[in-house]
Amino acid sequence: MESLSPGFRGRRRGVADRLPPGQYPTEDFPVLSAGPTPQVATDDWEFTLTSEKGVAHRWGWDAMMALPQEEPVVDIHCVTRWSKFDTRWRGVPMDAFLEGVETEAVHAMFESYGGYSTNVPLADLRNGRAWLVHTFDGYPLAPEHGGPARMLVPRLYFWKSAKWVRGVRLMPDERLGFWEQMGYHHYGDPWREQRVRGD
Ligand SMILES: Nc1nc2c(c(=O)[nH]1)N[C@H]1C(S)=C(S)[C@@H](COP(=O)(O)O)O[C@H]1N2
Ligand SMILES: [Mo]
Repeated sequence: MESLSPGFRGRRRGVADRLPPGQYPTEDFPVLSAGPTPQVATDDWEFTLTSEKGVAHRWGWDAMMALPQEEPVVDIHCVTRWSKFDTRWRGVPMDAFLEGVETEAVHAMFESYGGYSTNVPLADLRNGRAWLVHTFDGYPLAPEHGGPARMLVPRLYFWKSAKWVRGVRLMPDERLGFWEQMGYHHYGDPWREQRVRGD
């Protein structure tokens, strides 16, 4: 499967080459949440993609599970400096949600149950670069890690991977999410060490 290739290539490189500048590797899976963990039952769960013209596309849990599923194996990098190699997920590539959606948007804003938000350029959500995931290491995603479903955007710092995701808004212009408004970098590429605005 195409989505396995980044992790596969990764395992063939030395650990040092896989560690972005200023990061350290860990086997742990720390929990980083800006607020309390929202409890969202899969029966009530919905994911809404809203185009820049305000057209809403909605998927309930079963409809989301009926979309094509992939199993990305990727390294994740938190801006607090931990990196975790070869994390194994299962979920729906963003391409599947975007298919057939008419848009000229350039940016996107993820919104979460509980109120978190984070902005990502639309190009970083296409071509197997981002997934809505519901399974980690073979088990349903734990609530503290964003269950029932979260985003996975592994090319960017992990704050860009919204937990408890409820929707994404497509936008012509860049707007800033929760941490980005607080001074974090608007893009957040770990390989260019874009931690805070100005990096
Ligand atoms: N909804 C929501 N998503 C979020 C956060 C949050 O506080 N709320 N924290 C972000 C940050 S800073 C990181 S590093 C990762 C942490 O994910 P984890 O708790 O599963 O390690 O989630 C990101 N997504
Ligand atoms: Mo983070």
